Amino acid sequence: MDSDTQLKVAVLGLGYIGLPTAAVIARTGAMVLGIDVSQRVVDTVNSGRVHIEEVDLDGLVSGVIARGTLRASIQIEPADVFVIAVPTPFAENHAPDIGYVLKAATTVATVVKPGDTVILESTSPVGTTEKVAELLSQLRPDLKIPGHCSGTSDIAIAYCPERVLPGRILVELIDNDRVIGGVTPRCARKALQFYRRFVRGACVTTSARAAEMTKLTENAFRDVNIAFANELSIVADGMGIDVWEVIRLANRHPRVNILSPGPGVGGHCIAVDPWFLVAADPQNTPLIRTAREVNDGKVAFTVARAETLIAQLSDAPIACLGLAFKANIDDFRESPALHVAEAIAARHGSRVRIVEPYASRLPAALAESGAKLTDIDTALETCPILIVLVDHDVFKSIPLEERANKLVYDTRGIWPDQPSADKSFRLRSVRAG
Ligand code: SAJ
Repeated sequence: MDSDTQLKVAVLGLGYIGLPTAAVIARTGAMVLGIDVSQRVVDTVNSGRVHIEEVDLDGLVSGVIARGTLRASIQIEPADVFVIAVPTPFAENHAPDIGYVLKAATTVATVVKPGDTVILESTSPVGTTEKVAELLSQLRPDLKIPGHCSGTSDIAIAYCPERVLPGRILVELIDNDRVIGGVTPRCARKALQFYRRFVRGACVTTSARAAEMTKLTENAFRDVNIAFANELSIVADGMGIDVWEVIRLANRHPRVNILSPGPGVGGHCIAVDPWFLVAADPQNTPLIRTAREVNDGKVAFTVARAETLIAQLSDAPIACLGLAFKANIDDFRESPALHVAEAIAARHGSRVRIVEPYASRLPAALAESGAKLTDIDTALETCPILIVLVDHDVFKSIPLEERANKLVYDTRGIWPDQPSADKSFRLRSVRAG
């Protein structure tokens, strides 16, 4: 690298993490090449548009494409820094699948040269970065690979997990602290220089293995705490108590901070990553496993509770509010709201109206059931049964007078002013009309 501004960066994977990361780095003046296996994604990005919904991402991408600091390709090119941001799904038995990471590393191996830095950002089981190093040492015997050579290595290899929250990605990419784990301490220092270009939060260095476990720990922590809230909601429901009120009251204790119950836990991170810890040590992870099971089980509970409400007004149209895995995003992956809506639609077909401002058409299973996509105003005019599955802002802002006479199952607790007889936890006392 001659000067800092000429830094060349290749980002492998232009998904929810890779594209915002590539765009933020391009904004610093570095020349960024985004690589994706999908020609459609590459064409979309090169035309200055985005294929995912994320606050302010469209403006940023069109800006850096116009400026010429970001471009996309399906073909890798030489670079100074390689950032791997590809999916790490799990297989049927919850065992992690690092196939995409190894494929990306194989691609990097075709162009990596002395002085380069290779950074893995994908959430990965402990030991994955070392596997990347091992693979590179096999594919590039001409290079001194960290962990596989004596003396100073030719390239640096590090793990730095992304930690951003969908909906706040561009803010959190800059402001969040980063944990940077090197295969060796020198690798961590090299990766640190790169992150300092665009991260305002603290950058803390450690080993690759500790950084990998840190990432899994963060998401398992959240999953366990949401499971606690979901379990409470089921217990409170059985006792006819308002769980939201109990949580509000308990959280007035200075050392209690209970999260929010809901119809389950979705997305591609919290519902997935804890399994990587369970798979690594099944004997010693009963709490993490149980939390996953409690959160997954909340979907069936929600469907059953919805059915007790639906049964009170036979033949009336039912509105399911929301399909996304959480509020104000267009991401339906692993969405509990989607699973609940599908189960209700499978049973009640054309009675079901789906309101999802972030969808332009229904997913296939829902469309086939006879359910119809509709807007919130039509749903409020025509449906006496409302099942709130996602806490989108547009739903939160519906005033009481537009829903006071409805049968409501509010799985997200967005309408604390709803007459209590209409609430999920007092379904037994609900009266039609
Ligand atoms: N949820 C609840 N109750 C809550 C909070 C969340 O039911 O109190 C549900 C949401 O509705 C959603 C699911 O949990 O279905 C996950 O949502 P989330 O907002 O907790 O997390 P994600 O999946 O959007 O992002 C998480 C974040 N991790 C943590 O907060 C520890 C983010 O910082 C990570 O970068 C991201 O996972 C990731 O990529 O790993």
